[in-house]
Amino acid sequence: MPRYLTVGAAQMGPIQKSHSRRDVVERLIAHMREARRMGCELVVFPELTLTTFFPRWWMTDQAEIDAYFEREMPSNQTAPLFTEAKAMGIGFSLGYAELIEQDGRIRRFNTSILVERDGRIVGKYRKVHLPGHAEHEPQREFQHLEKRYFEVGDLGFPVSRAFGGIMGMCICNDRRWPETYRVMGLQGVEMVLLGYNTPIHNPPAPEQDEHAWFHNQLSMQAGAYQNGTWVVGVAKGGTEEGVPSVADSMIIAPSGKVVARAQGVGDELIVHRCDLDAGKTYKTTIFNFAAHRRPEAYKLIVERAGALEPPETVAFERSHDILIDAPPQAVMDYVSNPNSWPEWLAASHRIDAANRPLVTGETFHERWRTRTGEVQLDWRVTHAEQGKLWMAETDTGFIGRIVARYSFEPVGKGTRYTRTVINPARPKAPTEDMIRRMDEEAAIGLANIKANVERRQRGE
Ligand code: CDT
Repeated sequence: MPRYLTVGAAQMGPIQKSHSRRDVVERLIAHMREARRMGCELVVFPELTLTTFFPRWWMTDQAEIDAYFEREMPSNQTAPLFTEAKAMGIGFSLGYAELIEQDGRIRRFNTSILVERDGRIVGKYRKVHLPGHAEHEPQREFQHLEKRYFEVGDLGFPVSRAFGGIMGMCICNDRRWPETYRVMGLQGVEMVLLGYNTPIHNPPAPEQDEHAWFHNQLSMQAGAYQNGTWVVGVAKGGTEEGVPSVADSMIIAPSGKVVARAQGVGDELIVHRCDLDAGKTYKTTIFNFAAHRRPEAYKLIVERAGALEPPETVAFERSHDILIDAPPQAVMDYVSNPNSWPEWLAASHRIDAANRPLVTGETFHERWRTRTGEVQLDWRVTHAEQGKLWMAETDTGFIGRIVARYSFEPVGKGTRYTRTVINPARPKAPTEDMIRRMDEEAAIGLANIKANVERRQRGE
């Protein structure tokens, strides 16, 4: 049995500074009446519905700023909307600038509420991703001072059981952030209600302007599909106080498909009969979170806000070889037993390993002397091809990974033994002096290997 909810996205045209709340509420009520004719049970209004989008202006007079805020909801001016809606049995969500007094301090938020068909406020959301800036930037054609006028929302992304389903809200810039939808998705959200005021022109990045509509749609469709939820995106569009804004209100199904879309940029109601069960197929298969999500791999998402690029690294590799008068397998048997290492390499002075040639998958430990002290290296053998090639690797905190590659090539009755040391990601290239020391150390080491293996061959 489908669970239908008929929803109206009540797009608003511009609200100029000269428009009073009474003017606006009249327009909202007109939307409600149209919504009743269309059979809506829920009507979604935009962000900061009751006034012009005031963060476009730098203001210093607190009384002037606070005139855009609501100290109570409903207030005398908004009560007629609540009354009409209740009388019609239609619920709504409404965005507005909220001013509260809490613990003796005034707090201001960019807020949305969800009002049930019986007039009860059943949900509240305070905008988390405040865009724009906090300081005066007079060089801009218009400002975007949400960071000045609002605090970051303190309610997270709650959902409410209402309208026979699980409802969530977010506001404007929130829709661009996948975390917004996912946090609600993790609470089983079935419909996300969101309003926006999106200037087409973004003064710091005008090259993005032509994509304004695409980015609006892209963000909401992705959020819907990836969380198996309806998304109802509602604009305050048109040219407000000289600033043209994206309209393009739309209702998006859990498939990610747009099922209803505004045609113009003014007051316009778009309606869709939404089956709240339509998200189930996604939530139980491809986006069955319990089955497929891997939170242990997502730690950075909650630990880090800004991106931190990995440090630049350089790859380094140095090979040395020597002819040894012994067959390849004999040379391999000697060097692939790490207990031989301290016999030929001075820096390697204590080995914890089985006393025999090691094969792929085996591990061992080495105490290694560096110029600045002693370190422990935890090695694992990654390749052991008898008589041909042996490789092991270890991670270090100072030069990244070290790969030791030993190859054995028959030359007459003897062997060309090549020892290659690879650092795939060093923080810095070694200096010429360091390379000279490596070469000297390798020359001594390889001469020791030759002497020791040839002595073993002679049975000494
Ligand atoms: N109101 C709001 O959040 N608007 C932003 C504009 C971003 S440009 C500073 C938006 O995401 O549409």
